[in-house]
Amino acid sequence: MSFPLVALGNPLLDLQVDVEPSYLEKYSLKANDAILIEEKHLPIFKESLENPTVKSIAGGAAQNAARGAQYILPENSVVYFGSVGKDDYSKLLLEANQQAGVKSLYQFQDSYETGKCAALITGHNRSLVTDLAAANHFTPDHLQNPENWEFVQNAKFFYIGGFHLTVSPDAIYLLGQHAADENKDFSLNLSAPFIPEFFKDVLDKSITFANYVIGNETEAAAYAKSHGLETQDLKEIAKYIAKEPKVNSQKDRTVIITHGLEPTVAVTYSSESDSFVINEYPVHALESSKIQDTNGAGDAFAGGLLAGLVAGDSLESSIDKGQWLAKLSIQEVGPSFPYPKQSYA
Ligand code: 26A
Repeated sequence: MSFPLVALGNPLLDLQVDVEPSYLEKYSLKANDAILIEEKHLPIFKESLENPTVKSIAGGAAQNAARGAQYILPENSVVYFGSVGKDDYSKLLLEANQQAGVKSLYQFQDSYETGKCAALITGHNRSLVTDLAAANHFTPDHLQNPENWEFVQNAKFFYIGGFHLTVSPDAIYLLGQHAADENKDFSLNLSAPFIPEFFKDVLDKSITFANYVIGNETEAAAYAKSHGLETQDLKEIAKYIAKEPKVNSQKDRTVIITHGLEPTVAVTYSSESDSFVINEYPVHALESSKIQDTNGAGDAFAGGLLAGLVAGDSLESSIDKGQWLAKLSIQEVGPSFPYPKQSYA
């Protein structure tokens, strides 16, 4: 079957620049974070474009994961939905997807520019400041357009960037309900601490459709805080998420939490037996000197993981594909992958 994986997210162009810690301080930014732009951050884009280290690279978290999954999967495996402007930035994104073999089903906006993300690099950290622009105007009717809905119907696996929770919850619920009705796989990334913090209700509802939830340690901590959990323990937080209400009773829910160089935690909850399976998987550590930057590392992990799950691999082997792809991506500039392609052995 072609195009088994459908991803939905915010297509963004990354303006990646090297900055000093004092630059982050000036705008009260954390070294490792992702936020939506506020008034006080507006000069950052102009300043980034004037920075001699600036690189324009295809970004958008779910779009990066889509390119990552297609890097591993056979041709014609991944479709990506999101909203862009009619400008040079979206041309660049389209070309990057084409080169990666991802089918872009963009919704084009007449009155908004393609969204952009300033990726401010300090050492091995990245601080992401996003102006969603056109990406903020995605609407569910774009999915329901018969030409596009055909791809939804033919897919067997859905991946939602958690960042899209700020944009079109209805589009997420539409895909979630379809996945539940048809007993298909539905995966969701927590994406950033501000998602569980400020979009708790949308997140909780989206998770009801999900049989895979992916996140990292800071997102898990933010989830714990917003849900009033006492614990900081990643396994306990993953257990809580795994056991949250679920629409499709035919599938167990697995929660996968990465933790930098520490082992990745995976917890599966079976409602049938009311029991958990808890495991930890080591990462593919890379010599620090070989790290180019960590922008997109988590997306690459998600992409590799999805490639494994879509291909029907075991959870262990899918997580290993995620670790492998993350290791490749952090050796490239931004959320990119090496060409000629390397193959997972
Ligand atoms: C809504 N927000 C804040 C965002 C993003 C985002 N993608 C979608 N929505 N903020 C940052 N990113 C993307 O995350 C990638 C790294 O994981 C950046 O474009 C970057 O490529």
